[in-house]
Amino acid sequence: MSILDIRVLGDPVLREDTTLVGEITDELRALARDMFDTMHVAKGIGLAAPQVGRSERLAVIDVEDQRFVIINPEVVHGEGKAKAEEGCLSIPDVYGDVERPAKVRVRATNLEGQEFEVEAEGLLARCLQHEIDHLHGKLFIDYLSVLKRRAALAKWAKEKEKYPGFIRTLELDPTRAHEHPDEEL
Ligand code: K1U
Ligand code: ZN
Repeated sequence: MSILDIRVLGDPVLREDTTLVGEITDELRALARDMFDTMHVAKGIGLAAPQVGRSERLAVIDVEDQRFVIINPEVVHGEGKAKAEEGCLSIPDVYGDVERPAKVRVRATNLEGQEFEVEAEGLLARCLQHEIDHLHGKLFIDYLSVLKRRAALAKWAKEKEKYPGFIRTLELDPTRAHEHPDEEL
């Protein structure tokens, strides 16, 4: 089990398109496990492969205990509109209101290689769309108005000083260190 470093805004990997996953290997299963652990330590509800420096089209999601590994996901239907605040583990402490389809149907493959569909609304719908965007180099700040984007980037200009090399190393909560005995404190 490993807690992975998270790449932050400025790292080119966050702007690259990902590569379709072919064979589902043990290495990919280990990556998904590490991504779940990393997302939980970061207190996120989703995490996409580019955020940990990888180019596979894969993301993990845990919204209100609904957990998914989505491989090669696609939004096959969207309807309505909903606006809500979003954050991003790759742009810490920057937030903005994003309008997206309120309901979506997403088709993806799971770690067993089976295709499945999930219909979602509310936070799960938002998170699915946020993660699928990551897999195509798109970030929530891209949806903001010019003025709000400018304000978000001004905030990030200060925040990014905390992340040399565009790398965010997560700190383990020392009271929960027994859950990750291999990690250095
Ligand atoms: O991909 C990521 O950067 C993870 C991101 C996903 C996300 C957040 C908000 C709306 C849609 C998708 C996060 O998990 S940031 C953490 C966060 O904002 C949050 C945590 C718990 C509940 C709600 C939001
Ligand atoms: Zn994000």
